[in-house]
Amino acid sequence: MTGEATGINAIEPAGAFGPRDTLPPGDLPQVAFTGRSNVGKSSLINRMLGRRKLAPISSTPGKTRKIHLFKINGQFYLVDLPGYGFTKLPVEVKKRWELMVARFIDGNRALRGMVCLLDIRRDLTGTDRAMLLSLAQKGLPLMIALTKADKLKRGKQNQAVDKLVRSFGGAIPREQVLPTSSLTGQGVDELLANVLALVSEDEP
Ligand SMILES: Nc1nc2c(ncn2[C@@H]2O[C@H](COP(=O)(O)OP(=O)(O)OP(=O)(O)O)[C@@H](O)[C@H]2O)c(=O)[nH]1
Ligand SMILES: [Mg+2]
Repeated sequence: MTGEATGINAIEPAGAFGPRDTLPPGDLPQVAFTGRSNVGKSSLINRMLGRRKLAPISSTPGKTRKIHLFKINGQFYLVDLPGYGFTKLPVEVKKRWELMVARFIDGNRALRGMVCLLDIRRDLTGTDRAMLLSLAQKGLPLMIALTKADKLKRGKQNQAVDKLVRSFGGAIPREQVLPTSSLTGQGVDELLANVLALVSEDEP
């Protein structure tokens, strides 16, 4: 479904914003992708948009260091956020990123929802959990993409979904959790459909 069938025809990089930059005004709805460094945010955005080299990807964590905006069809933005949990960085740098991301999320009236990425094979870290709970508390619509699902058979994928849902004790419904793979495309059309639904809703 990626590409023509979804009606995505114009994809425009709309800037990268660092801690010292002023974020652009929220002129159009936005959906942002967040998760640990190396979890696969940039890969998933590229796969969703059917463009392999749009958001830079790397096997080295910490590739995306700025907030990257991609304008889609002139109608909404997908936002690639820098990953968290990348340990090989000075504390001050990490603090600056965290503040930048917090500033982006808080009070951003254009933000219609978040896609939170978790590696399907890994246990939640404290930061993952804190991030999910704080977003859930803000009342922002959340989708959880369990990434790199190609690494597990379907049975194990389902177990990973169950485990995550259980660990949040009902705070995150099962319908919001989707195994995805940027390699095989599993779950990608469904995620894209959810994103499109969020950005097409009338302003809350
Ligand atoms: N097998 C597999 N590998 C993946 C998948 N998605 C991403 N990867 C790999 O994981 C690594 C990190 O991918 P990125 O998309 O750069 O991750 P990121 O979350 O944007 O990372 P940062 O920008 O550092 O925060 C790369 O080596 C990708 O090729 C997937 O669905 N399956
Ligand atoms: Mg990235």
